[in-house]
Amino acid sequence: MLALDDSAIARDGKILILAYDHGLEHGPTDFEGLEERMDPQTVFDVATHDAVTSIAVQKGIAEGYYPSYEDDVALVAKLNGTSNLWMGEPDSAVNCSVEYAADLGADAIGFTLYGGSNHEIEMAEEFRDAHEAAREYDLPSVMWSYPRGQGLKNDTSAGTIAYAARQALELGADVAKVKYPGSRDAMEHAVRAAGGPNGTKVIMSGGSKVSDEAFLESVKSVIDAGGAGLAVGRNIWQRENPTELLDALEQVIFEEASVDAALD
Ligand code: FBP
Repeated sequence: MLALDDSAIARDGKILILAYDHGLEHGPTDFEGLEERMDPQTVFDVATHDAVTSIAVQKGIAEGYYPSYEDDVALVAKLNGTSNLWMGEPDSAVNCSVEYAADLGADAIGFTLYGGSNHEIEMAEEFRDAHEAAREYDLPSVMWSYPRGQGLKNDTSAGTIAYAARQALELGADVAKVKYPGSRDAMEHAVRAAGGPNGTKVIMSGGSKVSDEAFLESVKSVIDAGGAGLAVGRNIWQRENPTELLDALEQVIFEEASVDAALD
């Protein structure tokens, strides 16, 4: 496990990844209502906020836009991804090599694993190759650990999310990005399953847009449970003014403020 506390993608051991791979994963539908976010530059601008410790994008977006921002924001290069047009069993094509990601200036690699999918074996083998190549470059790996597939579609039960966190630890990921299991207790279980304080850092995946208060409450419960933070997309850049929520998140994640204090 790499010590991430002083790494480029963490601040005081805490993590806020601004995720922006949705154009591939969900398609342009995620930009409806705020079409300016179709332009990656608008989201890279958001990523320069102090609360954001890195931005996660696919290769094409990194190639086109990261060169202008490399002094201001760390890069998590997402190495695999699938479009919503794919109708088969959950799977994710490897779109970028670790070597190429390093050339692009990546500070970490991002990789999706769909535990429980009929393609889990191949995906785990692809992750092995990516993880071991990333170690050669001292790049941490962030696993989007999303159990899904036959009988498991978007299962966020405590047991499933703890298993997702454990899978990330066992396979060598430095950070496990998991769906929010619904409560602080369930998140504590996931953090323990990931090995505890010296294990894989567990972060929450943002999900679809909710109110400021509901979102901050879930982030607060992740931090209180010993989680390291979050990776968030739509709850930030689908907002007209992402700065306000990022200001509040900065207080909750890095200053241990209450939700009420952060909203004041
Ligand atoms: P959100 O905060 O918008 O949920 O983004 C997190 C994320 O993991 C993205 O990186 C990814 O594009 C998307 O969610 C995948 O969501 P889904 O569960 O629909 O596959």
